[in-house]
Amino acid sequence: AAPTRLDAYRAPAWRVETVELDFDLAIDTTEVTARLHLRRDPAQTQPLRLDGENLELLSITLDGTTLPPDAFRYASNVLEVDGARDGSVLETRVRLRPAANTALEGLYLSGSAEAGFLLTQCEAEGFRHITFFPDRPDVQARYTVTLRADRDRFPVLLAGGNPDGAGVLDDGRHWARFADPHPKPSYLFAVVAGRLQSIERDYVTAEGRAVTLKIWSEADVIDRCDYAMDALERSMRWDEQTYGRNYDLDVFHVVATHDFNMGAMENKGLNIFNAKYLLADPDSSTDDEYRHVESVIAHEYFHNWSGNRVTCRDWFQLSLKEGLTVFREQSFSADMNSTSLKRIEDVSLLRRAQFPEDAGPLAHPVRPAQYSEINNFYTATVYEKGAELVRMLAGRLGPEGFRRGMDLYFARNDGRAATLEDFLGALGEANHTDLGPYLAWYGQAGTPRLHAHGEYDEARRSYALTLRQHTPATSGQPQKQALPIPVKLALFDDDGRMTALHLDGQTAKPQTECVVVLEADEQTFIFRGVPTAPVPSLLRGFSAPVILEYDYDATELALLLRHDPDGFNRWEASQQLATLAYVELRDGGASHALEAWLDALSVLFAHNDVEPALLANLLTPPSEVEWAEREASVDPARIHALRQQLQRQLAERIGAEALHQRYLALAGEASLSLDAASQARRRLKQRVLELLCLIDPGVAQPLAATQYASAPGMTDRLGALMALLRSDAAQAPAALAHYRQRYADNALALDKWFMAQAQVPGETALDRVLTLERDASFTLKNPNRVQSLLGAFVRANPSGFHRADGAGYRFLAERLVQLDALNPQVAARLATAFNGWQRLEPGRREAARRVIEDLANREGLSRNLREIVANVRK
Ligand code: B3K
Ligand code: ZN
Repeated sequence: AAPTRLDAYRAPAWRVETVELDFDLAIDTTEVTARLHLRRDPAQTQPLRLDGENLELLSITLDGTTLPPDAFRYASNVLEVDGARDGSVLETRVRLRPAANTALEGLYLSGSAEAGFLLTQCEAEGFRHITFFPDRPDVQARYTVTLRADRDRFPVLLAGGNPDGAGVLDDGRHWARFADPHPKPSYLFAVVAGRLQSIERDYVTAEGRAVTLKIWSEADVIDRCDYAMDALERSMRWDEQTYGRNYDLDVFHVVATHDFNMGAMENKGLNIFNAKYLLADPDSSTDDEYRHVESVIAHEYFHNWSGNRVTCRDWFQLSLKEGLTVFREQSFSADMNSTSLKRIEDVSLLRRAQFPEDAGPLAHPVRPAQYSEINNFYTATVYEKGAELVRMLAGRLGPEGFRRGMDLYFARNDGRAATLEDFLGALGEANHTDLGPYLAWYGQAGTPRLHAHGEYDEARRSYALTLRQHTPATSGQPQKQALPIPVKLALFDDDGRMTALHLDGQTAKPQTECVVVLEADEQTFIFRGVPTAPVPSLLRGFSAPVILEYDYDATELALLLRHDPDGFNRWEASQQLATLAYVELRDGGASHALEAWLDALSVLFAHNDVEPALLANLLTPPSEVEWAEREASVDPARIHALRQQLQRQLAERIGAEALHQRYLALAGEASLSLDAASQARRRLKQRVLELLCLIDPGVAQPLAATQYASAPGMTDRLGALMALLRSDAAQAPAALAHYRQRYADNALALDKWFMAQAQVPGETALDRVLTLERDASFTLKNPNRVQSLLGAFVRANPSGFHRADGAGYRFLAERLVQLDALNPQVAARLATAFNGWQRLEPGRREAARRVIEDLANREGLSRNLREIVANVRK
């Protein structure tokens, strides 16, 4: 099939005003009747065409009359119907097979046929697996949904919208009806049916609406839903206070499932969550997982306005809801926890996941120009880079201006399917400013390089900062244009003090921090009254998603690392310094940077006045993935070895005794508390333990073993287990066996058991993975299990996956083919691990090339996997 193109967009010829859906639910077969009240665009003449995939059509009537076979055609996933008019009512009845649906798209079974429950996943194009419909986001309809099912097997029946009646039928079945007053696109439709338990909370919105909040799960995990409920309430309050957005139905349901292709789904009034992002309790969840639950709960809730009330005109606009909602969630999480730590986490993720995407054959703009399979475009670029673009706009307008703009955006587009132009237009108009130039960011792939150069003029006491931008060509986009790049900056003197900034041509009262915007290929900004040659702190808070190129020397970075009050840039200085040290080590040259890095960090460590979570981050060099991005010929084993060497030197410099003492001090305060200070201490303790393992395993391994045995919660237990595994401790096998048994019935905890082992670096990792695949609890049918074993191996274990003999690549290709037959979305996502193979050193490159060629030439691959393989091969 030809790809879908942004420039081929046409408004729908047929719309659906209201739809009544009746479900006769059962595990093996379910029947769905849909009555569509149709509206025709008078300007268009096409016959009625509806999407439908794998549907068994049982009957079809138009305006009450059964259609003869020659009055409709169902082929190539389209149902074409003759004789429909404006105002017609089309009724179709279809049969589905939920238990046989392993793709987890449309209506499917979670869990076993005996005990599991039924649920749906529609975004992006799953609704067409449920019934015939114009399955596109710009068709917004009012839904009434009636569910009928056996009362014992399906005691709980849920659909989006407000409850609208329920009752008992005389054949052992019962029914429930839901009416959603808000017109919505089909991708936000959802139903859930089965044996589920719930917890409940009453909530009153700022506008005074009484809402019942309900979280549903299977009985064995219902006691792990309370944290999500708290997080939901916090999210609702925050959106009222920060954006003036209130919830708009009488009920809000959230459902947890262990069988889900992604993190969660914002269905109107009926969010469905991967259990991984909903359940939390101290015994099975780490601190990181608690934070993830909070942020995903917030993300899905915030979609109620940024996504549901205002939705996307077409899937090219996906970042309109996703980038914006990620940004909203990031601000929320920063408010709930720590701004600079959240920023460090988000930027690390951007660099680990989005920069490589933007630099390789899978590069695409935040608003792509074309796709074959839209599910392949729920990417780090659309989400994370998209959020960075919103952040730049918010920074440009300031908090009040941004709020004004968002108010106008929501007011003007409520109930509509909007575009990115609508978004930038509203933000700009509310502030009497033209944000048009920022639109270029949405259409251009690739990460811009921002080159910065400073000249100090001693006689004039002025400092000239020249900024230049360049975006490397990406596939299909050889020419790049200049983008507006906001650079937040400060200037430091030799004593580490910030100087007041008198920017040439600016009248505002001088501050110690300012933002300059590079709007052309190159521009120079002059600062007056600068007493001595300054050290610039550039791109503070990561003010634009670019790669900064500034020729810092080690002394300058060490100064920023010691003195920059911007927590993010302080961390950034340590990252840059570690990177310079890495380059020195790699090239076997001088060791100025290495010395400066070791020196600065050991001093910070000894003084012990840095906030513990920040210190843990400062003590962590950039990931192997990030360093691979800088290499022209990547040898992952060598990068791993160099990174280990660097960390060993850091541990040596701090000293085994100092590490040991700090560990004991931090361990002495162990608690289960989730407050920020306790989480920070646990994080630092883990880093200290890892460093100590590198230089003094004789001391560190027994500490880790004790920590494992006496851990009050999962953060300490998993941390200890990973430390034992990574330092190949004699105590590791016993701990693994204990964990396996202790958590035999806890799927999410067991996932971490697989993940921890899949991530152990080195040439033997693949053998370990092959052994783990034979564990009775491993299955390719469960996406979480696949991610925790295969995903962790191919994405979070570069030295293991990129084994020199290419066995990792052959293994992945084999699994992709098996997975693809079950679940194309999961297979396609895993296949992106091949990204970057063109820059591998020649031996690995050739091995990867052969495997990818073979895969590309295979017949019968899904559209999802085929598109990724074809793109990655370029
Ligand atoms: N909107 C969903 C993602 C749907 C993915 C479809 N393949 C979750 C989210 O971003 O909130
Ligand atoms: Zn989202």
